[in-house]
Amino acid sequence: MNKPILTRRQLIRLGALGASSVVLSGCDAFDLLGNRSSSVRDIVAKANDVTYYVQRFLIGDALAREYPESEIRQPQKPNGSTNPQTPEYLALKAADFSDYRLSVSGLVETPKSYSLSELRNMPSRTQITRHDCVEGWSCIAKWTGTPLSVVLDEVKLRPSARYIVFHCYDSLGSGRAGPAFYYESCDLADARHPQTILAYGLNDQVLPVSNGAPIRVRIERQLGYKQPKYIRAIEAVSTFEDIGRGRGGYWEDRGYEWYAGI
Ligand SMILES: Nc1nc2c(c(=O)[nH]1)N[C@H]1C(S)=C(S)[C@@H](COP(=O)(O)O)O[C@H]1N2
Ligand SMILES: [Mo]
Repeated sequence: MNKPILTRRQLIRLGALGASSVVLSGCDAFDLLGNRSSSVRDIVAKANDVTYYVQRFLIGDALAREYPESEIRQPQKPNGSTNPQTPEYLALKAADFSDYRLSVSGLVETPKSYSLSELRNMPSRTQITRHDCVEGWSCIAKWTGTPLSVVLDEVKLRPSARYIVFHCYDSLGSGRAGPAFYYESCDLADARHPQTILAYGLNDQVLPVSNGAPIRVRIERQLGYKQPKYIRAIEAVSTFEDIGRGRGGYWEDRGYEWYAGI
């Protein structure tokens, strides 16, 4: 059954309405950051929180649109990092990722790590979806992988877990504090969403290096930068304050919205 989905424009309008009622009513339910400072950045952050709540409320657990095979018209365009050069990644790649282990830790009962063949032997899901990059291009591609929910059920999240963080092998440039590694995060609704997968296959082939080998995450209701490639580790956290610059992702740390729902 398809629920009607509002356009992004309608959501932004609703979000703006919501934002003004937050200011008027000081409603705590919408106040994710829980602080009353009135700096512009906080107001922008609150607008993003409201967009988040409005979308969550209206869209719930709706699926992102899936397409027929005939819509796959070109390869998935490699973007951002396409060939990581960190020594750790180069060593794994040289052995065709046979030594790769995905570690899953943080606020979980039983931390685990998975080899590629273990992941490939778990239940899998294949979906043909559209990837939208903020740079203005899209690609329809077929992704195959292990549902993240299956892994989360195995490691058992602690009640204090609120977000899932994906740590990547690649760094884009480097800051004064050393290399800035790519990372991303999502809430538990997106983490447990049926289309959220740890993808190892692309268009019926093994996921190539240019698109994130050996594992990249698909979070299909989010924009391109929320689809992290080259996953090194997964961490369940209650806050991402202490990770990177504290805003939940590499591009979020540089001004993009954390909630990039489409
Ligand atoms: N680790 C990592 N993940 C990443 C990026 C990156 O540079 N490094 N770029 C992001 C952006 S902006 C986009 S559009 C997509 C590109 O994925 P693709 O190369 O498979 O098209 O990956 C996202 N995930
Ligand atoms: Mo992107």
